[in-house]
Amino acid sequence: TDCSSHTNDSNNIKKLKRGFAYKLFYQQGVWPQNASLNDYYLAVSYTVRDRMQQMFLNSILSLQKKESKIVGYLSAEFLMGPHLHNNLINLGLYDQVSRAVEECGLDIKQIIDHEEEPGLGNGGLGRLAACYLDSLASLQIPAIGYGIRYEFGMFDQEIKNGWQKELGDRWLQPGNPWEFKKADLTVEVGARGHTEQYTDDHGNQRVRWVPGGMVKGIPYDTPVLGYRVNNVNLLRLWSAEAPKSFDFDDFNVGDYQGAVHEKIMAETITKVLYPNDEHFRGKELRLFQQYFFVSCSMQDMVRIHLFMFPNLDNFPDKFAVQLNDTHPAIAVPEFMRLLIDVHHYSWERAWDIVTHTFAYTNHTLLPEALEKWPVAMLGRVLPRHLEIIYEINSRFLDLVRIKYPGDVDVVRRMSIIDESGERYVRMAHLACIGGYAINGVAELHTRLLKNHTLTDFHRLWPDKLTNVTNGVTPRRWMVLSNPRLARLISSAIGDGWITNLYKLRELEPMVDDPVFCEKWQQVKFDNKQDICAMFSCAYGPMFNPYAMFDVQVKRIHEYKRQHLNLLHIVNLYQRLKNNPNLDVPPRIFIFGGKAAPGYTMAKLIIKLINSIAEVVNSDPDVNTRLQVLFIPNFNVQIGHMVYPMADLSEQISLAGKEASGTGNMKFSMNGALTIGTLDGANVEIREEVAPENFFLFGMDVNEVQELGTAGYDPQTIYNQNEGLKAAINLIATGHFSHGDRELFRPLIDSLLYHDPYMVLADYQSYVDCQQKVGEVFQDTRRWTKMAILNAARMGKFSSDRSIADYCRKIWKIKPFPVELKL
Ligand code: 26M
Repeated sequence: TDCSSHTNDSNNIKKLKRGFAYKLFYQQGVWPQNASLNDYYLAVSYTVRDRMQQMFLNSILSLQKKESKIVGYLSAEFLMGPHLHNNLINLGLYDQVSRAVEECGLDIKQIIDHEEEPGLGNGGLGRLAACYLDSLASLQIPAIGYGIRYEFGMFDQEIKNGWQKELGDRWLQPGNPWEFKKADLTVEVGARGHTEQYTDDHGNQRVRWVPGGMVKGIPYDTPVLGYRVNNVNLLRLWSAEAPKSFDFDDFNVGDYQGAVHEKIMAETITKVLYPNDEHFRGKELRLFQQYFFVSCSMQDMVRIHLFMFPNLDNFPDKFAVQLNDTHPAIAVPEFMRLLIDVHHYSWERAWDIVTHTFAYTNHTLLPEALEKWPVAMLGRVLPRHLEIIYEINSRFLDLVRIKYPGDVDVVRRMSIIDESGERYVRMAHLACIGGYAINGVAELHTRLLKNHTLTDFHRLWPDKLTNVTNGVTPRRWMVLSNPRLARLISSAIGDGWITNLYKLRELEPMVDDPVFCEKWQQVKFDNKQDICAMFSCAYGPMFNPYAMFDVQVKRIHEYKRQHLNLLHIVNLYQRLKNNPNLDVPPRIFIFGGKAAPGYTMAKLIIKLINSIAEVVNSDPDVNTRLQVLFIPNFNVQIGHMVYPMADLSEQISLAGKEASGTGNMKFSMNGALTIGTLDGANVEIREEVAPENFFLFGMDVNEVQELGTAGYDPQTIYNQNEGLKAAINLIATGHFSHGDRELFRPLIDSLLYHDPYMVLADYQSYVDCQQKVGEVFQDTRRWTKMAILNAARMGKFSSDRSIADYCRKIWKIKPFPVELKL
C-alpha cells in the first residue's frame, strides 16, 4: 500500500472508533467499558448506517430530479438475512471496520454473528426477493421493495428428541438499527363494511366503499446498498397500528375493553409470518395481511407519483410493479379502486393504466399452492374489490367469448371465479388478466406454464408469458459467505467476477494447474473444518473433514424428496453392515430445513432423519464411513456456513415439481457438484456445466407424465427391488425407532400405497448414480476439476443476469447511475 492511502486508512479507523464510542454513549447510554456485545453490535451498525445515509438521501434527490422509472417489487416476503456484514462488503468498509473493532478489543466476526437475522420469509420466494434487491441496487436500477414488517418472522426451529419444535422469532427484541420509522408517511387502510352509490357534485353517478373499520399502515424503511455503487434503494415494510392508540371516548362511555380490543386486532395484522410455503390455506387474516400491505404500497406509489406529476395518466411510464407470486395480486382491483373511486377515472382509462403497470411472476405449479379465496370471504373483507373483480371478469369473459365463439368450456376454465363447487376467486387468473406480463422462473417451469397450468392464457395472449430464470447474488453467496474461495478466485483472475459473474469462465484453464487445484481443495477442506469445529461442541469431535459432505438443505417437503435421500442412506448402511470391506468413500449426509408446523408428514421426515442419525452415528461398524447430521434451524446465517463446505448438492425433486430452486445455484457457485433430476433450473445448470460435470438421475417430465397416465403402482417396484425392499422394511420394523413399528408407518404407507412423488420409481436410478458419485469422489483430481468447472460456469445464475433480463424483457428500464456529490 502506498503511504497516502495508509494514512487515509488510519484516519478512517480513528473516525470509526470515535463513531463507536459516540454511539455507545449517546445512543446506547453506556460507557465503553460497560457495553455489552449487543451494545457494540448496535454502535457499530449505527456508525455504518451513518455512512450509508449520505448516499441514500443523495440517491433520492437525484431520482426526483431525473424522474427515472422505478421498480416497485411487491412481495409478502423478504428473506434478507443479516445486514451488517453485507453492508460492510458493499461499502468496501469490511477491513477498516474490522481493524477499528479490533482496536477496541473485540472481534468483528463476533459482532457480525450477534445480529438477529430478519427472517421475513419462508424460503425460496422470499430469499429470491432479497437477492433481487441486491442486484437492483448493484445494477443501479431505482427500486422500492414493498412488504410486511412482521413482528415475528419465520419461527426458530429446535430439535427435541428428534422432533421439530417451533419457537417464536423475536427478531426485533434487541433493536433493529437498520430501519427508519417514517411516521409522516402513514396511510390508512379500510376493511369490511359496504359499498354505496352516490351522485357527486358534478352530477356523476359514483360508487364508494364505506369500510367498517380502518387501520393505519406505518412504513419502516431499510436502505438497500448496491455493491460499490452510490445508488441506494429502499426496502419499505408496513406495520399495522390502530388509528387511535387509546380511545378516550370509548373509555368515557365505558367500553374500555372494546377500545383495547380494537387496538389489539389491528396490531395482529402484521404480527406474524405464515410459515407454510407451497400450501394454501384460506385464512381470513392472511387475506387481510395481503390486502393491507398492497393497499399501503399502492397508495404510497400514487403519492410519490403525484408529487412529481399532475395526474396518474403516465403512471405506467414511471412505475413497473412486479407481483411476487399471487400474494399481492389484490393490487389489481385495489389500483382500479384508487383510480376510479378516489381519482375519478373511467373504467376504460383506469383499466388501461392498470394493465400497463403490473407484471406477475409465477413460482409454483403445485395445485395445492395456488391461491383461491372463497368468494364469500373476499366479499365480506373487501366488498368493493369483489365488485371490481366481477366487473373485470365479466369484461374479460366477453373477450374470451368473442375469441372462441361457442366454446363454453374455455369460459369456465379461464374465469377468475372457480364455480365447480363452493365459489372461489382464482388469484393467478386475476394476476394474468390484470397485468402486461407473466413469467416463470426457469425454462422448464415456463414451458410447463405454457403447456399446462396457464395454457389457455398463453393461447389467448401468446406474447405475454415469458421466462426469466432465477439467480442468486454472488456478493452474499460467495464474497460474504466464502471469503477463502473469493480470495483464491480473485488472486487468479482479479475481482471483476463479483459484478460480472460470467468472468468466472476465466477459471476454466486453471483446471490444468495443479497448484491452483490444490489451493481449491484446501479452501474446501478449511471450510469443512470450520463446520466440524462448530458441531464438535454439540456432538464431540466426530465429524471427519476428509469425508464427502453430501448436503440437502431446503424446506422439508414430500415433493423435494428428502425421504429418497434417506432410503439411499439406509441402503448404504445395510450394505456396510453386510460387507465391512465395501469400497465407498466416507460420507457425511447433512440435512437442514424447516417443516410447516401443520405439515405432519414433513415433521415425521425430520424425526426419521434424526432417528437414522442416532442409530448410524453410534454404530462403530459403520460410523467411520457413514454419518448423518441434521443441522437445526437452517436459515440465511447457517446457509453462509453450509454452501461453502458442501462437496455434493442434493437437488432430487420429482421432475416437474420444483419451479426453479435457488439453493442448487448457491452450491455450484461454491464448488459443489450436483446430483439431481431434470427439474427446475437443474436443467439449465447441467446445460451450462456440461452433462459430464453433473450427476443426473431419474425420470424426466415426460416419463413422469407417461408413468402417471399408464398407472403408477409403487408396490410393484417395492416387490421387485431387493435393496429397496430391505431399506423400507428396516424402517418399518422399527430398527430406527427402538422397535416401534407404528412411528413411521404413515410415511411407509404413503410410499407403498400412494407415493405421489414417485420416490420408488426413481430409487434405483438414484442409488446407481450415488454409486458413481462415490467412485468419482475417490479420484480427487477429477472431482476437483469438475468442481472448478461447475463454479467457472455459473455466470448465468447471478441474480444480476436475472435482473438484467427483467429490465430488458419486462420493465423496460435502463440503469440510472447516481453520482456522489458531497
Ligand atoms: C401462501 C399463502 C399463505 C401462506 C403462505 C403462502 C406461501 C408463502 C411462500 C406460499 C408459497 C411461498 O413460497 C413458495 C416458494 O418459495 N416457491 C419457490 O420459489 C423459488 C423462487 O422462485 C423457486 O426457486 C422454488 O422452486 C419455488 O418452490
